[in-house]
Amino acid sequence: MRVMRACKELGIPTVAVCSEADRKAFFALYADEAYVLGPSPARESYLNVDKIINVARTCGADAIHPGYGFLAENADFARRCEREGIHFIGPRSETIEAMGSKIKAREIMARAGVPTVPGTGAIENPLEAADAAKEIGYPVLIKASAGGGGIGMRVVEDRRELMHAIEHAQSTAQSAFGEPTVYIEKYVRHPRHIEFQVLGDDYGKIIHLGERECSIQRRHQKVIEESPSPIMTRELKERMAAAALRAARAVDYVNAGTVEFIYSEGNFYFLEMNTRLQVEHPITEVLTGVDLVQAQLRIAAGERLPYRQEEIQQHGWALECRVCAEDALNNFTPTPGTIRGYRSPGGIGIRVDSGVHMGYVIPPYYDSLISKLVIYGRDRKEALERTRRALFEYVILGVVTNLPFLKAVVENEDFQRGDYSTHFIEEHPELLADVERISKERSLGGIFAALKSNQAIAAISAAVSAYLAEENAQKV
Ligand code: MV4
Repeated sequence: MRVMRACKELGIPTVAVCSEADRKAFFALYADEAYVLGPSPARESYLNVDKIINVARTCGADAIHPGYGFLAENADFARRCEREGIHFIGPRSETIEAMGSKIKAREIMARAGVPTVPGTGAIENPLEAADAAKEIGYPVLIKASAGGGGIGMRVVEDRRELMHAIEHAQSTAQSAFGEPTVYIEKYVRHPRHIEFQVLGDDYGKIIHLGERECSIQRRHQKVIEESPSPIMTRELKERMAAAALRAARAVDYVNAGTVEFIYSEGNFYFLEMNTRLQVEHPITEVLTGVDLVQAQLRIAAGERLPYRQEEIQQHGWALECRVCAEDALNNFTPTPGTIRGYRSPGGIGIRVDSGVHMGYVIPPYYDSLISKLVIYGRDRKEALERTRRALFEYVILGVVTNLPFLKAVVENEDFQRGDYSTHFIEEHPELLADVERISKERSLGGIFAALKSNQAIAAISAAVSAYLAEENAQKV
């Protein structure tokens, strides 16, 4: 939906690909044409390169936007597009490949003068690991070179533990990524996750669009992001932005990308470069006024970046709440099913990016994200007030959502003070008691549900579903 909205504004016709499960999804209807790739499991549809290229050939597509997941950071897919003469809307395949190897990315960045965490290259055996860790100092973190997003990481406190952990990490990496290479970094306790948005064009121009703080996460899934970071100062921002630009220049970066840092006690270190547009990009759009997808499309078409660095300014404060079909009180398990009632918030400072509606069936196969609630205010206080108000207004009936959990986080005093790290959620188990209380409190959702209008709502939702199904049946 996000990509097609930008296309529509530019007058670019769109073709959607979907799985059997998404045949009736709204995005398939919104597109000018839609093709079913295959069965619901992503392997047989959204991750099947041959099938996607086939559709692109059939419909004569000039370009493919890979979205934020699935094949968005797959170098083989980008290379295949390049070979087929289809513009891949993203960086060059070599860039994706280089940044996909976390060891290589570290080397490139260290050489370019970007601060990296003290650490190693590829570790072959436990003894080599022990020597390196002694040098670095415990605790250390074992990471998979082909990993990223936190998969396959292991904190190690001493030599004895390390000797066991290395071989285990290698075999875990082999089974998860088909590649056993691991490396070691100094473990930074209680870091904050701060990332910088960058854009580069084909003519060597690279700019940044400020930072996003993404520390409020659970098991490496981001929950709430904000910009600016509450800890940002003018001086820190200058240093981090310079490092982000240096990182992007080191790989002659083209298109939209994110340079990810961890921050702790006044220091920051490069972690990874994400070679795609990210889910949380709207908070940057809200603060800068730049349509990042439109920028991606223009860059891929060979246009020059139309902005100078000095023209990019961040005004005010933005937050993004990821609204998901999951049950916080049941270990955050996904709650796929039919949305029976839906009313999204609105009013000043609110943007809701979503592709759902009444009667929408959330399939069990993919991510549980329902919508992104993006809030703007002149300052953090105003943005937080609007966030509370918008979360109160949001009504989603039929599936359990994390709306009460989002409310609990936003009401938390440490969060309100901006006093948090990547460990915030695990260190605030009382959030779950808050969720129980909030779930019982008066809310618009509760009022809707209690109105005995459930039957009417279900009837409307069934009518909407039937209408969309019929429309889609004629074109997909
Ligand atoms: C770290 C770290 C502490 N020290 N590296 C997790 C995701 C991946 N991008 C790297 N991650 C981390 N790397 C060192 N040397 C802590 C994390 C980390 C983290 C980073 C960003 C956002 C959330 C996180 C949650 C747990 C751990």
